Amino acid sequence: MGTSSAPVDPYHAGMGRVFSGIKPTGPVTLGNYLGALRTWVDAQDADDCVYCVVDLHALTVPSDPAQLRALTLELATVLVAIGLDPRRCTLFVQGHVHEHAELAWLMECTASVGELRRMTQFKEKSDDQHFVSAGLFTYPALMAADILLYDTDRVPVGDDQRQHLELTRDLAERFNSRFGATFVVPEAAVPPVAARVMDLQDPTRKMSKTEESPQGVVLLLDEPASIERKIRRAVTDTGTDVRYDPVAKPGVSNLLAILGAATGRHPAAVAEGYDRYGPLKADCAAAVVELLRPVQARYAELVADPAEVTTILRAGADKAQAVAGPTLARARSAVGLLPR
Ligand code: AQP
Repeated sequence: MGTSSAPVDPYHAGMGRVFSGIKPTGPVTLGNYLGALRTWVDAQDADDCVYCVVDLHALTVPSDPAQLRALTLELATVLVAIGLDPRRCTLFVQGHVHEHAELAWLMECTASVGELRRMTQFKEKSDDQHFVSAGLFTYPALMAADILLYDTDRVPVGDDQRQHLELTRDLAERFNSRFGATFVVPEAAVPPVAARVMDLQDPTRKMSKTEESPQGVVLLLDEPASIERKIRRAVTDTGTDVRYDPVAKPGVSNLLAILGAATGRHPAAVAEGYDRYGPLKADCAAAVVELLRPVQARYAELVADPAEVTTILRAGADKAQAVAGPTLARARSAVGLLPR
């Protein structure tokens, strides 16, 4: 359980609540999968899991309406294909549950401009942009609302989201101390390996959905031949020795981390089996292709019948709202908004 004594909803009883979300800003990457999505699947058996396609977050950067709709459905379909099971978790689209946007306002009024300015992801994403939306700046307040609406104990995220999680905790604690116990204070759960998969062409940058690096980013739905080609052409480091040293050898270490994550081993242990780059790349590519094969097969079945996914999303939104509604009501009452 979290550290506050906020009331809990009926779904919550006896299990830890897990919440996480992913933005439909582009096709899902191997980084998203190894760093976050795979842990979402595992958590379903032990915890009460709430997972969300966070479409409102996608609006923080310029987006095309038709493309946003298509990416949202594609992402939801991928989530079902990787093994999220509506009987064992709640899966929905953020924009279908209006409580997210409404609690976000209360969180914006709880956060300070100074702490939002310190968010490194805002700095990275706003650098060199001629239009920077106010939403991009206040995005972490919406993310805090997403998490806090579900009395979340644990948030599985990649390493890049740690700072936003810290802010969520600070906002929950500040709100609770100002207005009385309202929110559960959540913990981040960052996977020990592959917490940050790097771009294959520039291993000093993380692999991202929106990065203009077609050869550096492996997509979950890439053809096997394309995966093999991208990994074979991955930038490696000077010298020929294979060792896990992310600072001195970022390229090789990234491949070792990917192969390790795909085969359930620590990257340093993987390195012991290689003395040249070629065989490492070949094994890494083969392991990724095998890892993604069942996901791609299930995806192909699901796109043939899109009604299955839309039905899952509709039921998921109802289930999510049954939890989010009472939490929002609690928060509204705590800050002193007059009931209608
Ligand atoms: N390279 C990565 N390695 C490990 N984990 C990663 N995640 C993202 N990239 C990597 C994790 O994936 C989850 C969903 O991410 P998101 O879509 O909500 O936002 P993001 O972190 O900003 O992901 P992208 O792919 O980089 O998207 P864009 O390009 O739109 O910004 C998160 O848990 C994240 O940690």
